[in-house]
Amino acid sequence: MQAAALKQAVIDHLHYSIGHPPVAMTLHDYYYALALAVRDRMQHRWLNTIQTNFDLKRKIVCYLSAEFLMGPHLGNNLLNLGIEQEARTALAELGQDLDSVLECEEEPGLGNGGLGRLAACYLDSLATLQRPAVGFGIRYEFGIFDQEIHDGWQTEITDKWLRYGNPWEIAKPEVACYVNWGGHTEHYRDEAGSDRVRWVPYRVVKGTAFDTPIQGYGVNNCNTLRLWSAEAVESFDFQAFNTGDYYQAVEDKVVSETVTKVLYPNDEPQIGKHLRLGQQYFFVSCSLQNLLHILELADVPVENFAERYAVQLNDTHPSIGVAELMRLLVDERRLGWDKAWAITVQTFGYTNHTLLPEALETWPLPMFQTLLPRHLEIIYEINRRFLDEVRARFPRDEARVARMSLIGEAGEKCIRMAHLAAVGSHAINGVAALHSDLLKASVLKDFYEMWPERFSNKTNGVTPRRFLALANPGLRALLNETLGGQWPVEVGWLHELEAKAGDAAFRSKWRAIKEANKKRLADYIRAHTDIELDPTWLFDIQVKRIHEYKRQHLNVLHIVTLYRRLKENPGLKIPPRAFIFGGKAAPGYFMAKRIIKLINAVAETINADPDVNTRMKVAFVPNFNVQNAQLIYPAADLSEQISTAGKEASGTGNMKFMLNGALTIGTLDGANVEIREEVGAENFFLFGLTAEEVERIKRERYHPTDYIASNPELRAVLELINSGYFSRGDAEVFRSVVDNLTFSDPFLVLADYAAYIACQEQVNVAWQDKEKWTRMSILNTACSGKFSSDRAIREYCDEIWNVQPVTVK
Ligand code: CJB
Repeated sequence: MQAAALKQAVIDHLHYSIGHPPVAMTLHDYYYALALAVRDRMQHRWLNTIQTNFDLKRKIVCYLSAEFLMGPHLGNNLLNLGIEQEARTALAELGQDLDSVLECEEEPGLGNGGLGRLAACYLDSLATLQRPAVGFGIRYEFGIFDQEIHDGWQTEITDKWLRYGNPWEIAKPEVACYVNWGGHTEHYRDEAGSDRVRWVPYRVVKGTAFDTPIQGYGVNNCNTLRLWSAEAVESFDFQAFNTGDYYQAVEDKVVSETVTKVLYPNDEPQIGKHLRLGQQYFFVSCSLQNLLHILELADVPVENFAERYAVQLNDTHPSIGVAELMRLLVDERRLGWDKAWAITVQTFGYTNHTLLPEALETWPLPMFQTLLPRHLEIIYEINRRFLDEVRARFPRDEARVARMSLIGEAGEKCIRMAHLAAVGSHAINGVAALHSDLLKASVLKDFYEMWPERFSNKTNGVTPRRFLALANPGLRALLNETLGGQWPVEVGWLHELEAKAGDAAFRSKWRAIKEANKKRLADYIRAHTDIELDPTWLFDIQVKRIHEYKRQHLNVLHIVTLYRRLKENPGLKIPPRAFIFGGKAAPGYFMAKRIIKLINAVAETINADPDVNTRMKVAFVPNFNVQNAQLIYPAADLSEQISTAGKEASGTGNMKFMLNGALTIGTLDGANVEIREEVGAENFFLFGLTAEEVERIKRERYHPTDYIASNPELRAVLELINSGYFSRGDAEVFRSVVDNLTFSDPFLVLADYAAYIACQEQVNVAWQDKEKWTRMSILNTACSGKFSSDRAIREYCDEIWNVQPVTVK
């Protein structure tokens, strides 16, 4: 029945919405028509959700994030609506194949990596757990670049994701906000004799809303992702136009539209660009103005703001919101400072996602003042009052006052956004147990000493809907058959698999599914790289952004070590492995781009060498994104989580691999610690220095050359790379990588090398016992329930946001 109705809806949309005659119809048209038909099926749920939330006047989660890495919507919406089979049938009757149609979707890549994808998983869980929530962000016209590999090097291609339209968004031109920019402030006395401030901007940018419905799994709740797009207030400056200055007239339009033009492709290091601060302020101001407007519509007094909204800051990117809410409440709503401040602190929560010093956001004071003169005054006032508090709590400790100030004064003066977020939030959290502990002991230590009650841990999670049910249909079917159909929302059921690990017939089914997934990935890799991989080999995978701290180069050192061993000892008995990499490098990150080139150079040499290529191969999957991630995670036997301990705040790829039954080789970093706790030390390949040892070694001065001197194999590996052996005789191209490891090695690659190689030998031993390996694989999935984003979101709702479920009819 549903299938017939869906088929008719597709036919209608092909005709009325797309309007191509049959002769011009493309596969993409079928995608677009099905997407519209599916969106229609979410529409009444979406409107009901909004109306219900409005009528019940319940508290709403507002998740502010500069990134939402949503991935393709169609497959996910079919799954969450429970109409995947119907869609398959409907399309089949129209002579089309659902899987081919799904591949047509251009994914909205409005994020860089973990942080943006976490926001997307959280939206899925919020809707599924029936919590009223809106995600607020930026509708970048160009998302994260598409990566192509040419001669082993990354090249960046503009991501024109809106090129063929976006069937999922609903433009709301009437939901418009005006955002000030630059200029100066004027202090004046109002009618009642109170001192007030007026901001006279240099420019006003208009923001309009584009909404995407976010359907929960198996429920009627359908939340909203609201992304803001910038435009000029007037398309043309008519005054300038009339006086004949055409270029001046269009300038304002161009400048305004630039604000939401492109996502900055830097993952962790912040880039201190004026436009980036402009983007942050733009979307935060639109969002907070919108919240105030809705409150007004609902006839709720502004004093009740914090009872109605829990606003979460996804890292410091939206932290200007603290000053902006103060401005809106004090300057525009004329609340007293103390009242406004109480509301602000009660409203905001702040999640920290990294301890890397180069990622901590600060803005040079002159730049900040040029763009946001009024906010600078407000921050000075917040700081004055805050430092008074610090002095009262810790008398005669001016060093502490300087450390905690919102203004950094060492060198060029700057605004410290993490401090602003911490002062303006009633709750502060890290994203894995170890990370939250380190946060309290390092970056926010003083703040922890001042307000210990504000701090907590919320270990990250990932949605089992997209990353298991959707990505791994083979395993989904087996889990449905074994556990019943509730496991995607009741992941506790996965523990039932522990008993199944001892069942040989079950293990054999498990293996067959994994092998089919590996074949699916091998087909994809062949189509995109011409590299042929054998699905019976061990698939050893590292996919994530390329970063020195994530240590893809440590993985390469292992590969080259094996290569040398095989060359020197052709009879060496080792199980065959496919080493698979994927990930983008920030376009300006020199070392990360060299590492990509190194991986590809090593791959080229090894894959072409008949002495070794029956036992090892290397592939770099170009353009790692959410769509191909869904093929990659389910195909992994071994998950590489090898960051320097203390550097990876949590990791979420580690969880996606585990969910799909991969075993982890990893350091005691981020959420690896908790993964190992859940699955048991005997089912996890642990190696490497601890965070404490890393800190100690660095304190006592680290000498990478000592490790080279005492390890001839390591020395030979580095020399081979340096010799030009993998680069057609070019001994220059990897010199910077080898020199960096030899003379600096900031992430202790060489210090962990020997332990990593030894641990990989343990992997080989374990892999040779197929039954044992399968048992361990099953146990990984069985114990992965903790890493569902549903668990994480329940914790946020219960312990930070105080937001309850709402049933939508
Ligand atoms: N993270 O992706 C980013 N971008 C940043 O700017 C800072 C941190 C990552 O966030 C993830 C989600 O919390 C973490 O799992 C990951 O460790 C962290 O690097």
